[in-house]
Amino acid sequence: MKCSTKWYLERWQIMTLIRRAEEAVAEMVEKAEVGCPCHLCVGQEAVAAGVCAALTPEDTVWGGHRSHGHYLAKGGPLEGLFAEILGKATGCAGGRGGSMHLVAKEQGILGTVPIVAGTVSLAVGAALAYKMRGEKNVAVAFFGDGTLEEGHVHESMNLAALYRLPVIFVCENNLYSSHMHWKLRRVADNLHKAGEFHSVPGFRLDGNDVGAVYEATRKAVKRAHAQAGPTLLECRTFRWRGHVGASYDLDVGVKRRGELTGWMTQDPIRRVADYLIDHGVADLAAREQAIARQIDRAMQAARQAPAPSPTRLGQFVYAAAAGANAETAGANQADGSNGAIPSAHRQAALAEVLCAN
Ligand SMILES: Cc1ncc(C[n+]2csc(CCOP(=O)(O)OP(=O)(O)O)c2C)c(N)n1
Ligand SMILES: [Mg+2]
Repeated sequence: MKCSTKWYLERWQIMTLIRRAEEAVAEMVEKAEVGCPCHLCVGQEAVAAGVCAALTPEDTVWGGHRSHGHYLAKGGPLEGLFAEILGKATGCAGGRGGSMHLVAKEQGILGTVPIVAGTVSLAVGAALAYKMRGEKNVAVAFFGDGTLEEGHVHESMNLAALYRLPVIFVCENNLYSSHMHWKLRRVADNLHKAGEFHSVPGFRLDGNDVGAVYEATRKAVKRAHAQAGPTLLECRTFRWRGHVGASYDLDVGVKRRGELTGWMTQDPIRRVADYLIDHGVADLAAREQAIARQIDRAMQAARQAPAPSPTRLGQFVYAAAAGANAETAGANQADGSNGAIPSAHRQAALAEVLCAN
């Protein structure tokens, strides 16, 4: 499918918003205004923008430590992001989480998790819930190349394939896990094949081509809706900034300096801007200024917002004890259970239902 100029303009807007917002965060980090670690996705914007363009607000995305882009591409409010990074009460997680714990429930972000590979089992769990409840939603797990070196990813993929769950695995392969190049971690450059053993089809994409990412995600969503099961997308990309913080990590290996220069010529936003200019869009500079103003306003509001009250520090630490409220504690689950973990017998019956549908 060929996307329209209007579609590309919308993607340019969102990618530019992500880039400029992260540059603003980098400035705050450099000024030591930020107390939490920030992992920036500058250079990788097309993955978040392309994937999220193929999703509905009800679909959930599960992002990890590098998730500002996922949050914004899915529609998370800008001020909530800045305020969260600054630890303010108006932050999207009440200022309790910081950069790596973003929440935008209404937009389908139920909580980003910095445990490497944590997103995979969470997305599979969400997809299992959708299937059990007969809902049409899709769950997307975003993760880095480092995730495919974690064991439980395979358990999760197997379960998702067996029950044909509506989940999409999106690997943002930026070639490095922290400061380690993939060649120091793997024998072969074959991450898109990581699901083959579990019969999960995998595809390698140019992760800096927002149209290609969207198109592949659209097909994966279609497959999920048809109850055909999960898909793995390996999106090849590169983060311009260092693993964490504002620096460019040029002191962690000579290789990276050359790679960075090459990848900067593949800038996903420049590519779309060139396309738009060729197709007669003449007001990108004015649009960019409007985005800069939007960022300034949100940043100012976040800076002026109050810090969370220390008296509420204990809030949310403990859930209500099971049985404390008999009305909400059980007997009202969608599957008719009382909320307890199913017995082996119930699990077997459930497996039969899931495999049959
Ligand atoms: C289970 C676990 N192990 C180690 C870490 C520390 N850690 C944080 S990010 C990271 C590298 C992740 O690399 P990758 O998955 O390629 O994502 P990228 O940072 O490149 O986006 C590591 C090892 C962690 N957060 N969780
Ligand atoms: Mg990586």
